Amino acid sequence: MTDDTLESVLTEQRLFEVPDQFAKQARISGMDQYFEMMKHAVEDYEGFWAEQARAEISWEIPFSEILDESNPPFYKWFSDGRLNVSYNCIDRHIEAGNGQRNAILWEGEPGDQRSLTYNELLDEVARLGNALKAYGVGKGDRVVIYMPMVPEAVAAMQACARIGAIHSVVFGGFSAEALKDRIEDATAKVVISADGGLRSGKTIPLKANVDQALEEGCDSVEHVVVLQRAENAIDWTEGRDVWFRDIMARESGDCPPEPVEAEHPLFILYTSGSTGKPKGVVHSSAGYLLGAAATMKWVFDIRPESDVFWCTADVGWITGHTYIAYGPTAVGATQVMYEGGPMYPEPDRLWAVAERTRTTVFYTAPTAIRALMKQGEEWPAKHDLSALRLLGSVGEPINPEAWMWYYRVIGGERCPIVDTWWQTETGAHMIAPLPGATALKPGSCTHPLPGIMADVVDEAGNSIDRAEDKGGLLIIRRPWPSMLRNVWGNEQRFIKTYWSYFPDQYLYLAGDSASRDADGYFWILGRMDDVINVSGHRMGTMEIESALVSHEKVAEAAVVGRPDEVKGNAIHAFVILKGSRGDQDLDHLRDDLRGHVAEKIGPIAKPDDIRFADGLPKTRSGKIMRRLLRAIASGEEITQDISTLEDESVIRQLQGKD
Ligand code: 7RM
Repeated sequence: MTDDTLESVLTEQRLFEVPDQFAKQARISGMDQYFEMMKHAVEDYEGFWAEQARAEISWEIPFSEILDESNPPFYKWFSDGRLNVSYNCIDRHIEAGNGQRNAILWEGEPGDQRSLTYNELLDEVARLGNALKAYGVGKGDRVVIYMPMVPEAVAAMQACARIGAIHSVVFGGFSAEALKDRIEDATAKVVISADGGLRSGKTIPLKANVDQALEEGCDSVEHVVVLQRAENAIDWTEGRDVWFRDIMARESGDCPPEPVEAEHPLFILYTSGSTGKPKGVVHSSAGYLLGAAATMKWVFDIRPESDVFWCTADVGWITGHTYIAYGPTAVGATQVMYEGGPMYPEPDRLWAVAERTRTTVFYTAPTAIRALMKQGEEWPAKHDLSALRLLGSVGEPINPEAWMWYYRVIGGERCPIVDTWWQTETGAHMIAPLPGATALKPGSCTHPLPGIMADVVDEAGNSIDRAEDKGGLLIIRRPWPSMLRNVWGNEQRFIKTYWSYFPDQYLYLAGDSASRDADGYFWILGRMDDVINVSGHRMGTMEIESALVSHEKVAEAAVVGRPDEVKGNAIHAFVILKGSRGDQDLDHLRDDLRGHVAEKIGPIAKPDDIRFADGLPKTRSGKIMRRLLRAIASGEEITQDISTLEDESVIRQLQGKD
């Protein structure tokens, strides 16, 4: 957090009241209703959540236990209940007579279209579930999904849920090596992938990456299911590889949902943290589903019979899990799914899709808004966006300028904007406006949702008084249903990362700093660890450093974020070479290193800038001075005390002056 950010958020005065029209028909209309819900949660925390869980979930066996806190921080919710998540997301809507409703309105990048009703989605999910069972996948087994943005990706996730298998979706932009790490950590039995993915006019060689990952290890994998999508030539391993389409033709569409315990893991999703290796965040079945369903109603105010919801995230991220694969289906809504790049072939692609599908609720990231804003108002102006009634933002703080553009140009000054703060770990929205109740301030995610005990505290865990004009640590005081349950295979890391900051108290540490203004509005200031937010993607700087150091010519590397107008943060690397800098073709090496990082992690992790020097600024105790590096990377004047530096001449080199 910089003092500038803090100052600008605390001086933001604009307030946008709920439009009357919106309030009138909203599920939660007015702050009174919010306060009432919050009061209920404060007075009877378990009773509040039990009520939600009974309302939102169809149970195979109802629960009688609500929250089990006997072994913190390993909390359990509704643990004697049983349910099936895919039943809740599909079958129950069909049983209620809505099988003909569209579940997914899909558009491929080349313009091909496909829509699936809930009946059709069930058929696909059931056949795939049966195929997985035929390959020996049972309850608790892991399946890695490495697919483009196609309806089959959602079907694959739901198929796992249907048979009690645990999926781990790996974002298609990750490299073969990153994929391999994740397959091995999860010891997956089956990988579901595609011949290729189409994005911004390019073909991503998904199957080739799977082949490469399996060549180097991944002994647990017995089968690779391949969807034909990109007409991409691929290699084939007889006996291991199988076409998605062949399975669909062969298997029956009757696959009874397997009821599982409320706490049964639904999925693992890898996310970056402060140390080198990404961690596998484990989510539960019931608690997670509850978070997804409740927030679809509270925050997105979804009316399944009339709304068309569109979340532009990729299913490889938590946003695509909760607000594509599970949330919209849990409430029986119709959603739009788009495969390709937002600017392809032209910068009005998203608006064209929104117009065609009559999208009513649209959810995207500030980085996309900023990029689209740069293209000019003429692009959205070509399209009729009058069906829109609500807009959402996620992934990073939204700067007031982008907020205002989104509000005025996309929302026609009639749509509230829900700025939703949450994380892979939280499973669902945590701090966000209720659009029919909350007056908005551009850049603030406003108030914690009902039943979420978020707070801003000092180093000792004491609440920082509102309007004290200073930032603190964002924490959640009480366990909540959709919270992560563990780090896959690494309890110690779970405890250490999230629950060990405050001695003798179990407070969930989000890793963000935040402040609250005099009206009690929350403002997220940024990460307090070595995680940076690049185009809404969470990247660990240490992860990129390890990738750089694994290059034969690199002795040491430090990576920091540098503010970027569009991406939020650009990746800035400082690299110390083995041997002398003078002997190298540095421009060539720069390209080489960028390619190397893309190979180790994925193109999204490629450094935007690389600067070479003879050393890194360190304190006498040997710590890299990251704050100083951040200042250098953003070209700021250096105000830090550098008297403890071993060698001050490296500063000039790092600034690119020597
Ligand atoms: C959903 C998601 C989590 C991190 C989180 C924050 C940042 C997310 C907002 C935000 C300010 C927001 N999951 N973040 N949403 N910061 N305002 N509305 O992004 O696990 O990938 O990232 O993203 O730093 O800790 S994530």
